[in-house]
Amino acid sequence: MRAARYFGPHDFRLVEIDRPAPERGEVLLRVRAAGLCHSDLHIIFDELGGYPVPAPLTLGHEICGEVVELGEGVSGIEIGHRYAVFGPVGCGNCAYCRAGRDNLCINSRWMGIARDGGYADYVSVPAQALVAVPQAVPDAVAAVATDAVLTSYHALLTVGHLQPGEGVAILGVGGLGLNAVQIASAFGAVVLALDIDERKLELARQHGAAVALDSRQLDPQHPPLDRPITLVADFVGNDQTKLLAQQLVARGGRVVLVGLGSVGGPLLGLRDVADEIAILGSFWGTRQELATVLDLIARGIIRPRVETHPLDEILTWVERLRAGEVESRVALVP
Ligand code: FEH
Ligand code: ZN
Ligand code: ZN
Repeated sequence: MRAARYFGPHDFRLVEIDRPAPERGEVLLRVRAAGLCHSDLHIIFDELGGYPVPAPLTLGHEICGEVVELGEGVSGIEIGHRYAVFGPVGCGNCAYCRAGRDNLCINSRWMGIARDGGYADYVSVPAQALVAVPQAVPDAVAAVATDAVLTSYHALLTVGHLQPGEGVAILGVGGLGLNAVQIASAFGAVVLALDIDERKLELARQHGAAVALDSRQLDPQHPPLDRPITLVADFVGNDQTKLLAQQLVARGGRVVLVGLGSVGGPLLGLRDVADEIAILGSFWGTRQELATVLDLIARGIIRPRVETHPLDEILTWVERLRAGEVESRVALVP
């Protein structure tokens, strides 16, 4: 079968490998769509600050597939049905999994990051990673729901404790941030969208942002909203956006860090301490939340934008994403 594999820094290729056989407790999926994430670029171009990624490895951690084979001991999963794959699949036994925080599982082998992922014709997946896809949700949308939507939902609602009526700033309205704009608006927040790409800002306006502005034109002391910005979510995570987030947030507010644009970054000690700014990390989301976002999508409350392209074109789309030429999200279809 075809698989797009990471062989080490700057070495990512589409190759032929054997189709995997599902081990005990796993199922074999025929991949229907797999979303392309900025984190894939960080892996391929060695920008994760030394985070260990095994090689060779099939990348692709946003997966929707159809079950074609069950491994030993698997029950409750239907052959021929479509499932979304919860990427940071938990062990079910550690303290985090037992508390429902399976995104923090200490035994997890993340799909497409620590074990082979979905840029392939087939992928073997632990059965407990599967979440049924509602009929109304197309394959590519289900794929990007597993990260680009799930991560935004978790950051705003679970970590950020978004409240209806509050002012929320979303930094970076690309693949994740545009979903965040929709989620924050749907849950009653008044949204300021910031980016440096006018095409993305226009999409943010169309998807519910009250104000969408080039962040280089912003005076963080006087943000253009009719209320204080009490929650800022940074989906970029470079040094400039981390600084801007801390300058922009109102006294007593929360900054949620999501994007992995730089490994370090500035901390405004006096501001954060004296004004009690909470700086919060947010990672991916939980399996339970994935079921929730698929339901929100099925009901039309979130409408993720995704463009599909053939898996054979993956190297082109990696380069285009890196060049900033992708407006929202790309999913590869085998
Ligand atoms: C992937 C690899 C490493 C860190 C974070 C990620 C995210 O894309 C998961 O959402
Ligand atoms: Zn990702
Ligand atoms: Zn666990």
